[in-house]
Amino acid sequence: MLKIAVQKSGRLYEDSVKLLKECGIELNNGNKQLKTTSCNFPLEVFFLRDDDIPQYVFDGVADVGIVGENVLLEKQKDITLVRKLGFSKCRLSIAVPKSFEYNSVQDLNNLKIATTYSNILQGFLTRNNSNAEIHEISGSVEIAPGIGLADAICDLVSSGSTLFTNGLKEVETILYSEAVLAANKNLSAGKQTILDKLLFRINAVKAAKNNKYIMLNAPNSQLKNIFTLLPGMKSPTVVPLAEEGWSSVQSVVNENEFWEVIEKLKQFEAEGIIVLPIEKMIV
Ligand code: PRT
Ligand code: ZN
Repeated sequence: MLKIAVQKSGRLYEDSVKLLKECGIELNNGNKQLKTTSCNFPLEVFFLRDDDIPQYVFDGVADVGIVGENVLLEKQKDITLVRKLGFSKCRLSIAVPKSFEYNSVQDLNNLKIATTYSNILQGFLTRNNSNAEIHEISGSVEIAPGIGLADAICDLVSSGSTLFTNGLKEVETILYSEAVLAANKNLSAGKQTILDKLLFRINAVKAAKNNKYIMLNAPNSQLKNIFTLLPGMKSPTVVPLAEEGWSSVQSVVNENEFWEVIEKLKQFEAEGIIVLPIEKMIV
């Protein structure tokens, strides 16, 4: 049985549980309980505060955990980042009042910076030879300059609207963060096998999300050109059409290159292009 810690409620909760579900792992209870067991995968799920997850994984109370990379780095526990998960993306940034004339990191010298991320911030200040002072607080960091508690802040930003409504502007980005799967360094062979199975499923789910299935018709004279655009997983599937000289091509295309590839396909006389989502993809 592998024990996984996920956030009890908050920004990570929904996507963490959704990922397990997409991996085909059914959970017996909701998050009302402290823990639950899957009925179809050897997994026990602990619902915890995100800040506590690195410690629990380090202690071995949980074997693995889903947590923001920002929390993982701040807590400085000796655990392994196994895989980035691609959700709950944000950045850890330094922000100053809008009226502050900011040109470079040197402008932070002698300032007092409020944050809940003092370890990560200290690392940044040391790397940049800054003597700024860190004022550690436990929440509502964005109001610190407004009430005279600090000159600047270091906090998580996603849309930027919290900074905007508090009259602040982002001047340095220290870290880009997303949810990650982290693991205890001393997993037994049995637990490692279950983790590998879980990772295999996560990879299939993520690969599917990053790719689309594409079907199109093209004249045989253009097939070679089209294959250069659609290499597929091994190579594209080609089926002759009833109309002489034409084929149907089926392949996968990466989400990021999607529109560019479509434009070029049209130049190679592709028609009847159909694009479908992929549910799972084992590469
Ligand atoms: O109760 P518990 O301790 O478990 O939860 P929490 O309140 O400490 O954490 P939670 O649920 O707020 O965030 C969990 C994780 O989500 C963080 O550790 C990050 O990895 C990630 N995440 C992604 C964020 C944000 N985006 C985010 N925008 N965490 C916090 N924020 C806050 C930020 O602190 C600021 O107050 O949202 C505000 C800024 O948002 P914008 O959109 O206005 O820029
Ligand atoms: Zn927290």
